[in-house]
Amino acid sequence: MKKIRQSLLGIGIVLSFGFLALGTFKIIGHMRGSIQSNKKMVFKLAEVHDEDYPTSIANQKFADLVKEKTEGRIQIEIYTSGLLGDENSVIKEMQKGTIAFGRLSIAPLAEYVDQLYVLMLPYLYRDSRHMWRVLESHIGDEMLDSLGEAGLIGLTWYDSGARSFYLKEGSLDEKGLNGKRIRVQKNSLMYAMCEALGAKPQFLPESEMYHSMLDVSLDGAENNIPTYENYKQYKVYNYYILDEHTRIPEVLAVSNEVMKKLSEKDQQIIREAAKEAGAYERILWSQREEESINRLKEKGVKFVTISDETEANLKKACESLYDEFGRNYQDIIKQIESMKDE
Ligand code: BDP
Repeated sequence: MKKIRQSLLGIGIVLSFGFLALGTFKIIGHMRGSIQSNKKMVFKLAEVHDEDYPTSIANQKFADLVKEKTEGRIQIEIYTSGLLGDENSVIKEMQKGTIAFGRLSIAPLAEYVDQLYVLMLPYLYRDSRHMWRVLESHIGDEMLDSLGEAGLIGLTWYDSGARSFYLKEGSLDEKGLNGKRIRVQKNSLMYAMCEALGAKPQFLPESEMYHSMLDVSLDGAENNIPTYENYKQYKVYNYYILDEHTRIPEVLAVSNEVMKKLSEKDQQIIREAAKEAGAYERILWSQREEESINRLKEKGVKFVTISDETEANLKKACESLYDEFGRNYQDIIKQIESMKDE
């Protein structure tokens, strides 16, 4: 244990020097006003998930493509497993330009750009296809552009499946979430949704969930299946309720501070590489969802379906959120609801 701690300390020191070096590079960039196009550049990309998670693999593809297309001039170093902090602090660093790229859930971003709440309203999409129709339409493009309000540029969408509740035991059929302490992302809509469903929401970074669930009396949380597996939530919350209350798309984004200093050509390379990585992630995602379900079943996780009546009750309880969080965007909501399958 001591050895592990010592080597972690070693890694920490090396990384800190690395950050200092990157920081220095940035200052030079600032002083010159713009980054010269023949200069070698190294940027950081923040990811909270582990290396083998679909978004991480797609991030790597993005970095490889950028490196290849710039003949090694632009290198993107990926920091997985939350090494650069949770998503809320990553957003702040990206606004300053100290972290260039981030793979982010739109949940923390919606706290800066309120139209993003629309895309995560409970029970908005019929299924994954419906969500992708929306993301690939002008609505998706406008939403990516809206990240400008937070000082970021949305490059592409990543899939993140459907989120459901998971509990230490039981289902939602009998007593619903009545009085249960449920972990939620730092997002007002998710907080309000849990309250509307009778739960007591608790803000907590996902990375702290595993430790917290051992000493804080949480009754459960909600997330997609691969994250539930990745963070080993099943070790305490063995009942995964397939209520699929929301889909929260994710983005690969770049700091505006960084992007504006790049040449037009490099910006174009970054945009194209991100689109390719986004399409790749979508494929990886559906494979991973299936694999996770199989592995979790083997580990004894109980996947619980809910009755039609319970689903209707959950939907009804969430109706008021459409006014509260979508008040200024009723026309977009209507467009999304009326999008038909091809
Ligand atoms: C996961 C997302 C990640 C979020 C996490 C959470 O991929 O970006 O941070 O949920 O709930 O599904 O905090």
